[in-house]
Amino acid sequence: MSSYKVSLLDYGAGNVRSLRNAIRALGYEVEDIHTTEEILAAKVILFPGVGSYGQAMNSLQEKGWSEALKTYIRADRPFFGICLGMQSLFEGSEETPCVPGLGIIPGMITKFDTSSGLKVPQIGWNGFSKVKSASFLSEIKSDDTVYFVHSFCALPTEANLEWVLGVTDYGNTRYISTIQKGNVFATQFHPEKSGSVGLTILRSFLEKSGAVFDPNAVAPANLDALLHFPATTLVRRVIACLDVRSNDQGDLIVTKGDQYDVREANDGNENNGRGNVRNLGKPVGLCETYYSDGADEVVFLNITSFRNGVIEDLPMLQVLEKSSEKCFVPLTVGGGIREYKDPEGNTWSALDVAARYFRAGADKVSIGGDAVLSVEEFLSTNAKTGKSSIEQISNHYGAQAVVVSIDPKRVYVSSPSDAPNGVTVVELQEDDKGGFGPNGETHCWWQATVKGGRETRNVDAITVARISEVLGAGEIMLNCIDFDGQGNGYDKALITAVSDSVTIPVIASSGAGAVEHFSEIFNATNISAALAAGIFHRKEVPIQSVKQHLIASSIPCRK
Ligand code: 1PR
Repeated sequence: MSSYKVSLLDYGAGNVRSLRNAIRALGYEVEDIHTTEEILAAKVILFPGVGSYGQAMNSLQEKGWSEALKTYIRADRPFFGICLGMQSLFEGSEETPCVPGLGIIPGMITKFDTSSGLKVPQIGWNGFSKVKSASFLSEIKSDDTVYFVHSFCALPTEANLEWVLGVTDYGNTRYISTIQKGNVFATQFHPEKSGSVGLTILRSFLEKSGAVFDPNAVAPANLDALLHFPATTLVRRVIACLDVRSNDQGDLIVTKGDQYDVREANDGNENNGRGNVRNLGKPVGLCETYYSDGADEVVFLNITSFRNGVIEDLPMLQVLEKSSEKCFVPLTVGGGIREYKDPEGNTWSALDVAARYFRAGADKVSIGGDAVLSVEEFLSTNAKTGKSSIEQISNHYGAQAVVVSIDPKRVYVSSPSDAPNGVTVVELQEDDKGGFGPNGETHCWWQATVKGGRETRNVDAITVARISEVLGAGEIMLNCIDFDGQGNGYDKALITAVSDSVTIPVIASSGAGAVEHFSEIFNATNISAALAAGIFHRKEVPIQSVKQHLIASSIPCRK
């Protein structure tokens, strides 16, 4: 165990549990800071920040920590800021212009420019180019990638150049992704979610007791000098998805649907004629396997949550708590994120439910059925109420914490005029993997469903995606019931239509059966990630094989 305790400045951000787990996994004890005296007495301070800038800065102010923190940092004491923890060091942010930052570093935090069609927030793995020597980062290689999730960034200026340690490229923007001056260090990315590379950075910082000053460090001479460092790129993500539910014996297992039917073929004996729930493994064990096999994210979907509530679903919460102890990549959880009444009659808001999942170790929550209902409500009034699950959670934790999971079904029509008004109809191509309709229909649209595909709704998937973005969702997980579990590849027509209609990242899901299906969909669309379940659970295709294939296909991905 280490010789000192790490002081954590937790102002009530989102998922700080993972950072605690990472610090403990590295052999250090963590103690939460509660008073200004503890700030001034700390040996090393870690300041993680997730969510909105205004929320973070107001929390520091309300707790009376801002001045003590400025005193500590100005005394060049060991400090590691993460994400908002880095942004807080600047003078302020466009995100909440009226709320000042700590003002340690000159400059304002600004939003990424979306005019060129850039997907914002940036969610995923990108590199960073070191622009000055940093001996404590000597183990980090130029092609290593780390996990970013943010819509705002710090731009280098002549006034803050001496602080710039690393820069990253996203769209046409080269922004500051790492700062360091003396013993003050901060990263825009999340080291606790950046796998082994992130753990190496955390370990290097902690082993030196936060003394990161490098006497050989020479800041770039001017802004032009920053242009001469290697470009970095946001790589495509490969995500493993675990559909989780209880089997008939009450054990929580990972299952897999065949067009959302998770039961084996009827074997005629037990379960009153219905087959067993397909059992493909245990959730925590599979999550750890996929983490070590290189999954860039892991998604848990509680697929029978529409039947019971989350707050009392302790087994599912324990899955997250256990998984986040050893898996240092983003964990998303979906299923049951909605307002509900528990057996005792207590009403829990969608925000309460999400907060319970975040405290258990989730980085993102995925909203399925309730997102469709929220979109329907918006369409009926064309006004945001601020009360939908998407808005509640996004407004509190930030858009990047909210994924909307869409479960569409193909509806074949002979021509666009046969489809309901307002839905997006696509003319199918000969090579379309879904083929033409049962009666040779050459067009289709995608009808949204709820309750895991059991109930269709009068709204199409493209509309659900578009309005979910309006309501504050940060990412779309796009399933397709027709393609689910078929192993013939993704529904390219659907994915193209949705991805071209939103500016937030889209995750393709349903249908992966071979490594080629990943390169096909990445080359054919501008999606940010591709998700698979069955081929990983049945051990047909290892995640590493997918990545080797992507690299061989010149598609950037995390090693
Ligand atoms: O509606 O907010 O409670 O969320 C329920 C969540 O559970 C939704 O995200 C919904 O997609 C999911 N879900 C509900 N029922 C099922 C089912 O299968 N019976 N799973 C289900 C949907 C989508 C992926 C699937 C991909 C990849 N599964 O998890 O694994 O299609 O599969 P493949 O690679 O094997 O083709 P709420």
